[in-house]
Amino acid sequence: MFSLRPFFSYFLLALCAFIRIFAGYYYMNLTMKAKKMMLLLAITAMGAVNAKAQHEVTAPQNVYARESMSLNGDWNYFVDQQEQGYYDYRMNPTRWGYFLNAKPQRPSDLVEYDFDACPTMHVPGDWNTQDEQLFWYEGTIWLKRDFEIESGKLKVENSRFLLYFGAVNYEAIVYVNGKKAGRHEGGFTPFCFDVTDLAKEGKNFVIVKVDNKRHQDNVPTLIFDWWNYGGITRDVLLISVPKTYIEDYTLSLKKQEKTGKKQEIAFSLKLNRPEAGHTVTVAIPELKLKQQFVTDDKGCLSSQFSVASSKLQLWSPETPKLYQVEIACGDEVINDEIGFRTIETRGRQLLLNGKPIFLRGVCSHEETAYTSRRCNSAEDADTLLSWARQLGCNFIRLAHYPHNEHAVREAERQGFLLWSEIPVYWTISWKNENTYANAERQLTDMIRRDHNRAAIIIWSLANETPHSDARDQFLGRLAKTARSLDNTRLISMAMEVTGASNYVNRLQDNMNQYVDVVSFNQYIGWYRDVNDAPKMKWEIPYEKPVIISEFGGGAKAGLHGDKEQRWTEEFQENLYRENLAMLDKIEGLAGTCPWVLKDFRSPRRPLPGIQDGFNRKGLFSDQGKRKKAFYVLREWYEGKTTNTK
Ligand code: GCB
Repeated sequence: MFSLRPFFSYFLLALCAFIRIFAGYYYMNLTMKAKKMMLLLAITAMGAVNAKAQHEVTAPQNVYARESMSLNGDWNYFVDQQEQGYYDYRMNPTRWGYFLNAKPQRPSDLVEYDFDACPTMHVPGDWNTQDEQLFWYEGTIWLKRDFEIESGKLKVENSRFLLYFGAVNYEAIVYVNGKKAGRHEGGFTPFCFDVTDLAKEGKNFVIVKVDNKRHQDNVPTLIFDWWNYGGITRDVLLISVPKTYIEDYTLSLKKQEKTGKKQEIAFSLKLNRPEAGHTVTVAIPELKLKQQFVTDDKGCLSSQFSVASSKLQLWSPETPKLYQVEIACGDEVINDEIGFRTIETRGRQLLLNGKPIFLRGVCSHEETAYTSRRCNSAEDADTLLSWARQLGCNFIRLAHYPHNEHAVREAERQGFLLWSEIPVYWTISWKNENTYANAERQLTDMIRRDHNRAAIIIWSLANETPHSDARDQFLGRLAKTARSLDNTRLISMAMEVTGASNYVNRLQDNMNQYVDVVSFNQYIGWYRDVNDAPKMKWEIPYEKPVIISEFGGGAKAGLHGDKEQRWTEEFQENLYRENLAMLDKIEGLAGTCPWVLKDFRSPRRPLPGIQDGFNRKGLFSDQGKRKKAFYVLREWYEGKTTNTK
């Protein structure tokens, strides 16, 4: 584990300092060329130092199939409102930060913190619902967990240790044994550090500085209509991989012009290192299939194999068939469950496995039933999925950010088609290049984690974004990236209708050129008079399938009255009736996802006695009570069991 890299970096750092201090005096007299050379040297040196500080690696595909130790459980924590464990009193990052996990060595020593004397919270989990005092807290909290690497428990020889986080909201700075492993920004996607050089056999500790303060330039930005749950909200794993390991792989069914006797399955794989000549074996025992491939000099392979059509059972909501797949390379064996299906569009139709389908959807936040905290397990997902099932849904819009991997896999097992989205929501800083890079990274990480999930049919790039040239460029770039990463799925985004005069709703958004599916949110009956619904006409000048990605209105479960009286179940029920009748008139309607499955927490919803901090547009209350609108939607969906209407 001994490495010379730190010394090299410190040498370069010292060189930088030398250049700045001693050469500064002569700097003014240098030629332009010499100045440029010096700047380049300094930047290179700083880059090397940063590269050393960053142990970040791509999070490997299918982490749960890897040899790993869970670091979930109880973590000691304390609040650091002024970040004094990170910045000194001149606001410079301090070398003596809380990440050192210092203990007084002599009675006279001054150490003003002690992780071990602090309370614990459960990881994965949000802090807001684990400590009453943190319910509204937005800021920095430090969390620490001890762990032990027993010799032999994780193979030390020739292996690497990867520290994996399913998600931390929003910014995480991670330290292992007092040394920085790296930093990550973005609350809903996985990240990973190679900590081989930082961890050791025996006792270790990991400390994470988590900061969920909102900022205009973040993704999402300052304002959003859900709870800003902070913390290490998803699993933490210490993964043991061989030096050369399978970083990523893809198995997907190829589209066919005509159904023949054979179906082609595309297979690609990438090692973490550019090494040629590694033999990779893929087996699907149930199909009696076993094939070998060899990596090229980039450590990649891209190939395909055939399966008899009669043998291959396709994944669909009615038959969510998953095959056990085994991928082996050297000593490494990865097992996965993979479904095979195709998704495409034809004119205004959506075709699943070549046949038209109507998406009977509902939107859902990643917030638990009954307890209203951040979800992080298959069990958490299960109740929400069972409610969607009761509604007759075959499709869920995972709003407004990528949900945890357990939830996605559980939905897939249960046969739900999915829409997965990044939190490019409302008023993002469209002109900020760092904001773009952040959004693109979240998009890339979402696709990278879930590109083997047959359930996901749509990648969504944004929600209700205001029209402008800067936005068009931002989203246009994202669309191209999404397409280049995965051309087997459909792209969409939740847009808005414009130009409603004389009851004509016209969908005019430059983003239409990028999407495969035209989707928009509309709130007739809630943010606009419900009596307008029967008069509405729709102009959607695109030969693409149309999905209503949101509609709905609020009701407090148990509050009854006249259908004109806002917040009653009868108001919401009537709103649903009027909306469904109206939506039925949209030509080429390929699906709907009403807003929303269950009441969810939002600081934008303060009305006492009614909202009490919850967005009440749920078809279920936060306590799982069905509202009257539930039955209206269920009945409508019963008539949409097959195909388009
Ligand atoms: C929307 C947003 C969603 C909100 C919803 C509402 O258009 O996309 O995030 O929660 O409206 O309830 O107003």
